[in-house]
Amino acid sequence: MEHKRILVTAALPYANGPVHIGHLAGCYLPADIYTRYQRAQKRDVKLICGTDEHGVPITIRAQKEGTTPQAIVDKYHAIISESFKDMGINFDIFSRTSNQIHHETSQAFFKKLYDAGLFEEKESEQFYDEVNGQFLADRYIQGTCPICENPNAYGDQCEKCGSTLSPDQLINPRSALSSVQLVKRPTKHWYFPLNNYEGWLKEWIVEGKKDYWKPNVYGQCKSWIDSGLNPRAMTRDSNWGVPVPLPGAEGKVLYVWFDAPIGYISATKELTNQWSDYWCSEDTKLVHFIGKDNIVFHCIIFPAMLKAHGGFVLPENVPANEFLNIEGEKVSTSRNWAVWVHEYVKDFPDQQDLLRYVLCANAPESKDNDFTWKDFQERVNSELVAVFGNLVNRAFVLMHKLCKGRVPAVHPDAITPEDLALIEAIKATKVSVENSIESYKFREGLSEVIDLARKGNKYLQECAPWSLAKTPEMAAENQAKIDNCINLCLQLSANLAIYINPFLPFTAKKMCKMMKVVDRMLEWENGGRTDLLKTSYPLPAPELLFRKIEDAEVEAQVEKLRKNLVNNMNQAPAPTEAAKEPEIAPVKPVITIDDFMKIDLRVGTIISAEKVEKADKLLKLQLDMGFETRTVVSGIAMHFKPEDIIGKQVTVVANLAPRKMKGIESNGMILMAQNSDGSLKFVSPLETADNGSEVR
Ligand code: B3M
Ligand code: ZN
Repeated sequence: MEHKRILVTAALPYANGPVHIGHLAGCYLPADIYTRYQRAQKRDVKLICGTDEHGVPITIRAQKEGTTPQAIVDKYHAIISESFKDMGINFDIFSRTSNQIHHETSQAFFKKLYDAGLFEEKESEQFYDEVNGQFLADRYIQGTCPICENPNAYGDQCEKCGSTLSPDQLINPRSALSSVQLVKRPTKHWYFPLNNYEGWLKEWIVEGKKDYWKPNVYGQCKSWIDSGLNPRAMTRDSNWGVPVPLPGAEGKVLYVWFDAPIGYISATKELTNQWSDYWCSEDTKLVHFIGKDNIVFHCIIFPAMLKAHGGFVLPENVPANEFLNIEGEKVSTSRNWAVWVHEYVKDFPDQQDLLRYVLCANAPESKDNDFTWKDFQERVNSELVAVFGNLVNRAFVLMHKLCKGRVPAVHPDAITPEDLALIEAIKATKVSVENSIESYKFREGLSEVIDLARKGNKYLQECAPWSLAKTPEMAAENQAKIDNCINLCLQLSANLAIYINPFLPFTAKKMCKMMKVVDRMLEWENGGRTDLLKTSYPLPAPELLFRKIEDAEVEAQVEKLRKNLVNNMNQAPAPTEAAKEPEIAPVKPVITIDDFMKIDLRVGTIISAEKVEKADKLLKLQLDMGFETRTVVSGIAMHFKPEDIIGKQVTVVANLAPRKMKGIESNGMILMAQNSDGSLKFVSPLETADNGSEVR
């Protein structure tokens, strides 16, 4: 059934730092492509977003920077908003949850549930900082880790051994704000009875969305529901957030994940007085674009809240993407292992569409994917420049060369089967791109457009109008075929502008200017037509749509990442990063002691280290093994400077079969511990041991 309206939301980014390309790939680019396509279809569509300005990460950042939470959110709301604008992410509104209208909307939402007696009020003992006169969230509590005795473990996690903790497990818990020992005090919170909606969620999602929502989304929801749902506290002790609208609730705010999704509603209210036509009508198709770490909140908790409140439309789809890694490592904002959008825009001015293209073509739609600068260069140069840009450029150049710089007429009697085949391909691509975008397969849709350009190049190569016009006599004789070929390539270019527009809006605009047509030509209904450009109409000489990416640019970006890493290596992770649950790899299958005894582990000392040519991640090490000197190639170049690790003792797998890496024979492997944020630590004896000594 065709919906009258489409309401698209994109996850509200926390206003505690800039956005990186993983954010774009995971959520904002797909949301923008989908919405631009719907606009081109002339449908009633709104794209809603804004900054998520409450929650512990923001107050920790403020404390870290010695400023106020308001100053933090003001700073990053502006930076994030500008980054999205620069990248052509075209929201209908980019609001913020510190706005008054949001406070009022989320308080009214909470009050309605409260007045309906839905919340369970529960009192519990929480850690209290008597100096600051406030209850502390887990991240504000420090103490000794019960597992590894790290004296500075946090209430939710130990950075040293990676254990997930709760404040009660810490030995001598103290305030991270004032370092005073903490006391426990009773405090009351309001719990949303998520368990009461288990039956409904089973029916709405487990039955209703099977084979309909993306497998990665459906799977996470099903396992969450199957594991049983519990009441969830929807208030917190804090002085930063939306105050709980109840008498006697001073010092308490709405839990950030209670108010943030309501931010979609308050932002729509800010955008239009007709907001309820979108939120309170079954005629609306609601689509949430998010990253996979927000699936539970958008598919289970927020829909249950909407259901409990009543009167709101529920999400029709939540096409969450997985994560984008950078150069083979997880993005880590605390270690500055990221490609920041505002830096990309500065380093590659007016080249936004190159990044939009690569992030869509390589999007983590069904599994985590990896962004490398080499792949960025490869895709730009061999797909955008060599296929799409090349076709459009040749059509224009040949028009000037063979058709006096004007769109040539069509000669029906000279139309060939190849002409007809290309005309069919232009029509078919319109349908296939529609189907791909409507099923949230943006990678697929984009590749359909590039394939059409590829077909155009092949057609041009076969038609070879330049050879039909080798001599003036030949040109005169073949002019009808030449005209038909060039006309069709120009009409194809016009269709490529229409189809590429949702993905690469800057390019589509450039093409309209080159073809001297109004933007209205980009309306989707014009796709498939081969009369878009008026014949005998003069067109200017073409400008290059894309430029090539040079090796030096790639090397500079990789070096920048490495330098960031080394500079940030010893800095404690920003609490915001650590505030997320660490992902600890599952233990491998059980082995026997005999299996283990086959491994010969020895202590060695690094006596030399050097980078490996054309291998950003590899270092060539010379190891003193006591009984010999060994060459080992190790993938630690992004983490350590060669000169910093000379003299380090390491644990070596001494009986590993030799293998060639970039032409160097590597004889063994050194052991490294990888933290959940991707950083590497040497596994070395605590005290100096003899080189060659056996590790048992
Ligand atoms: N602020 C983004 C995150 O978890 C979170 C999204 C809220 S959408 C309502 O990184
Ligand atoms: Zn620990």
